[in-house]
Amino acid sequence: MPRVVIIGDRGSGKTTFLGLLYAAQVKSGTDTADDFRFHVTYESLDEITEVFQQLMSGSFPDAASKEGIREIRFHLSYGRAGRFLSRLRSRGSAPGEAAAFRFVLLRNLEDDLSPFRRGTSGTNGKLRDVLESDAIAILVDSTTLAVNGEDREAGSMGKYDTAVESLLSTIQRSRSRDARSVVYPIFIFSKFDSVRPEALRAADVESEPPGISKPGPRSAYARALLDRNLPKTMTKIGVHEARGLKFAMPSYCFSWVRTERAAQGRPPKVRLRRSGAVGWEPDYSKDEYIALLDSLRTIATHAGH
Ligand SMILES: Nc1nc2c(ncn2[C@@H]2O[C@H](COP(=O)(O)OP(=O)(O)OP(=O)(O)O)[C@@H](O)[C@H]2O)c(=O)[nH]1
Ligand SMILES: [Mg+2]
Repeated sequence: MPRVVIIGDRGSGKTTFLGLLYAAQVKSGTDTADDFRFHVTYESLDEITEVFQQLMSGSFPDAASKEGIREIRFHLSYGRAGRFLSRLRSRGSAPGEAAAFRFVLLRNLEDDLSPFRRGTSGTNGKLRDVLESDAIAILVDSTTLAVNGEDREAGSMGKYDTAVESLLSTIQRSRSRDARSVVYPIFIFSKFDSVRPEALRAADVESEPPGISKPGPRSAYARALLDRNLPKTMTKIGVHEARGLKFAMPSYCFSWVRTERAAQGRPPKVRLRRSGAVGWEPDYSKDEYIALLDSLRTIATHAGH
């Protein structure tokens, strides 16, 4: 089962991300010609449905449900009809195939990884999950993207960059003898609706990323932001070691949710929009999530589990 480790600072949007990933699949399973089927395994169901229901009723996940999710497993099946068919055929794999994923959440890089850094990790299950992961979803809180060099070094982004780089190095070291090992980096720009315009100007990019149908300009856009804000991490994944683990070409996802302006002292509300004939859904970057699901499918194929 492919393992995806999700890393991000406290409050960076990890739970919201999982809730939206779930929403994208639930919706695409019913709206369109069964491109996806999404099943959450029993152990994960309560937590994720609670997060999902909160989003569907216009709230961000509350603190109680935030605490709950540490790990979530789900199955993705790709239907026989629809846009994936031709691609599946060209890869020679059977349509209608399913992939099970395990998402492991690291809520706090410092706390979760310090036992490992001290060399006392031993058989800690979570750390083993991290070290053996197939993909790493790196949340980048767009509201903390830097507007200048000083801001970058003094702000939380610099610390995060160091922590992520060190995590990647640790994974690489632990798998240095495994020549066929590949890790897929996935960068999730969370809260992109609230990115500071100056942070985009500082990276010399437009106010909106190119759409998913333009993979070239889109990755150039993401790279411009990342090279500036996570330079150590980007150098790490760009260096191809002669032997041992390799980092694949990264995927990018720009995640946003439209919010209603909050009344004073109240948390922001998620804006809803009509979906289908009768339903509602959060007003979020659904295309981005559908594209992300597509890259997960690719990862599952290549991870060979
Ligand atoms: N505007 C906007 N705000 C967001 C978005 N995603 C998350 N937020 C805000 O960020 C807060 C934290 O989001 P969570 O998804 O709970 O973050 P988390 O990383 O799971 O937090 P912890 O589990 O506490 O580490 C939410 O309560 C929202 O206020 C987004 O896409 N847009
Ligand atoms: Mg959370």
